[in-house]
Amino acid sequence: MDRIAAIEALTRKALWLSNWMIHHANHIRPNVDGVKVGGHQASSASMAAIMAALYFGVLRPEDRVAVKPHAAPVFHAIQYLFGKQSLEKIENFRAFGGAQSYPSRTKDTDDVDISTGSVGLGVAFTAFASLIQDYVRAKPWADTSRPEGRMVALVGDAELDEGNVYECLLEGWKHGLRNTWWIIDYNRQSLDGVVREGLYDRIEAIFRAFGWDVVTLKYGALQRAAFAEPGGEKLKAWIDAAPNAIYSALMFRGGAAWRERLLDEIGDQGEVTALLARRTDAQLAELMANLGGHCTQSLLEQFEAAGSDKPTVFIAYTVKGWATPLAGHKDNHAGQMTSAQMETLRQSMNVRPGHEWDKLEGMADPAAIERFLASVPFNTKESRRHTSPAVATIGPQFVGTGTTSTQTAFGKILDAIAKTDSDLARRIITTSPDVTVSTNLGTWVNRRNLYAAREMVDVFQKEAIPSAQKWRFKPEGQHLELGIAEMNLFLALGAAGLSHSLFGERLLPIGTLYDPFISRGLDALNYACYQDARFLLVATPSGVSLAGEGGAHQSIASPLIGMAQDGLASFEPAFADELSVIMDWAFDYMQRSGDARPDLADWPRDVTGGSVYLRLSTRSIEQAPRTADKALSDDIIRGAYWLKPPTPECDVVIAYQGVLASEAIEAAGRIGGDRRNVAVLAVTSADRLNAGWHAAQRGRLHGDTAARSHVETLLADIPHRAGLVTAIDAHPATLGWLGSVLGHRTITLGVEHFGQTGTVNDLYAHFGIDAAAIEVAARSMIGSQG
Ligand SMILES: Cc1ncc(C[n+]2csc(CCOP(=O)(O)OP(=O)(O)O)c2C)c(N)n1
Ligand SMILES: [Mg+2]
Repeated sequence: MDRIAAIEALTRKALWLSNWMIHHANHIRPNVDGVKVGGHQASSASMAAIMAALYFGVLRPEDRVAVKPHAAPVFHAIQYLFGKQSLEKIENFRAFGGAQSYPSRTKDTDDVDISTGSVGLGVAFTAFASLIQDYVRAKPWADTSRPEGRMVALVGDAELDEGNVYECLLEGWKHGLRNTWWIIDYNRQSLDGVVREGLYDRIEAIFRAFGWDVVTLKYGALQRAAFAEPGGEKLKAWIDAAPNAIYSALMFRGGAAWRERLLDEIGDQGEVTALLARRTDAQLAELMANLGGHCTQSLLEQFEAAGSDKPTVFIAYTVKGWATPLAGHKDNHAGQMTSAQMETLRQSMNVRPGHEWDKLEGMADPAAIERFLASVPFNTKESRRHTSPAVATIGPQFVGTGTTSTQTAFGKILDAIAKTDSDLARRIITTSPDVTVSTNLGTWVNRRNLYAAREMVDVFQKEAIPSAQKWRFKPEGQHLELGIAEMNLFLALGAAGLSHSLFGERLLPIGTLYDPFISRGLDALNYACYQDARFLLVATPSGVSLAGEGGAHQSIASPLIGMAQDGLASFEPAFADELSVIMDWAFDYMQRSGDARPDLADWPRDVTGGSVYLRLSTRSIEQAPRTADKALSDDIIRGAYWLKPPTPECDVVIAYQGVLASEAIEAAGRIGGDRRNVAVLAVTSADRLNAGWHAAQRGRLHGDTAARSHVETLLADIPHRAGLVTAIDAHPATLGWLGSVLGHRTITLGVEHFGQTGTVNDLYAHFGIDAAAIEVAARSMIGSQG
């Protein structure tokens, strides 16, 4: 059996299995709750031939693929044919523990390289994965004996509506993007309907403008043969001019409708009429559906002809719902075949009832297919997921005494690390969306240089213009300079944070940005966490403490984002020594094994590890005169410690997170005086404190009666009659839950409304988070004892 015939047979099998998987989930598996299961038969059919040509023909084990989210059933079917997906999982497609609706690195077990789901993100991820592959391979410590892979995105045409796709094209161009293939499933349909005419021209122009090769797969081999027949030129001209909607509608209606329409418009009682007459209705429908994206021969030819490392976009013309009765219908996105239609498809595939899942069922030459499958290059027995040993941490780099800010301390800690000749320093990659200097990465960059594939001198330095920044670009440079787009930052962190798994080389990525602009890239941050990428996010400056920078620059919600974001442990230290302890811990936490899949009982994820978010401030405050011993360091990581512990006479506790430490201490001093009735709780991570509390509650509910969280232990020292005042330069809900841990009355201070320009004092007074406001709240607790 030749290769094309084998891949065509496997295309049909993948088409059948994907449709059956969805049908089975929706119509055969018992539906216990009446909620629609779903699945996308038409979107899957659209890509079946493209994916079969790639997986069974073109891809190599070192390639990494982001599959269009709603083509997941085809992906699972292909993996099943390779023997890398179990029957049980696909029988349970979209069910608990079954194959996932959209390919998932963390939830699926069948060799997903890159998760997808939020359209556009998987596409752009491939570009950053390619940059990271180049970054890693340019380093002296990298093992370059492994072959370079291609980063491949299978793209729905409507994904190109997402802005992040263009943001990454720009960034890719700046960094000399290579080894990236985007294969567009150009079915001219999205979810709601048929896309605008002429989009093709725009797409082509855009990609060419960014230096990509553009390969169009418009006509299949059948069509090309027909065009060569007498009258074929006219048929081709008709196809080229046909509006998307007409083509789709005729595709849906079938062979007889095609004949009627074509005879009507180009019938000539001559060559064209004869060309049509030589075909039955079924053959005519097959011919018109034989677009480039469904023609195995054309796909293989074009993929294999693209030999260079230049980024390449393939525009593969397809029909949504190809080879099914859903073909071309404008409402087919969530449409599914009826049981009767599935029955017809089953018969046409030679599948006997009861043998729907059999891999080789209905194949003309099953033994040859089995041999072929065993010989497919991508179907390697070795794991395509790499690992890389953890890099040793070097201990906290204590810096900063007197008065300093956490942001300044961050720069100094990194500089201290940069000066070391350590693996840790070598494996760090920093990146920032155009705020490198203003987030204090400058000295790190001066020491460790910027990354570029080819060396570039710092022109300002060469021209002897004095500047604190020495911007030298080198292959061994360790800072990836990005433009302002925050989406790109999180996609880059996502790719760098999976380098150990994708490329077998550990990176410790650190990304810095302005805290309010986390929201600008939030979905890409969520996406990076969902993929279990490991990185350190340093967001600075934050809150109304930014004062003169004004309203929308003053973040309010970010601590709540940090708490709610799975896979991200967030901290907001007040003092430099806390920060150095947290950073040292973070480098270790980022490398803990994610192999044990996170589950509900596993927060605060100390076994599986995760990424870390630090919310820092530019506001300098007096540092606590102390050395962080082991006990204090442990508490800093657990999320809180007593700055001033409660006595049995304690009336009120002031709990703060972050830069309001100075206000909390001042307020406590004003009330307390010589009385010992005011305690101060320093919260370094409301996130971990809260997560630990939830975990302990869950533990107790499941019979672990001894389970006790750090916050419960801390608050147990407070007399029950005492009240709590919480204070944060952010949304007060961050700490507001503390009162419900053991039932202490609580007043929560914080910022709930957009800020504005002013001095720190103006703004703290305006929002009621200055020492005076904390004092008033605390005194009100002392007076009224509940
Ligand atoms: C960010 C985001 N917005 C919306 C959706 C919902 N959605 C899923 S598929 C889809 C349309 C996709 O069309 P296209 O990419 O052309 O794929 P096709 O189904 O045509 O193959 C939409 C809007 C989503 N998954 N992600
Ligand atoms: Mg589409």
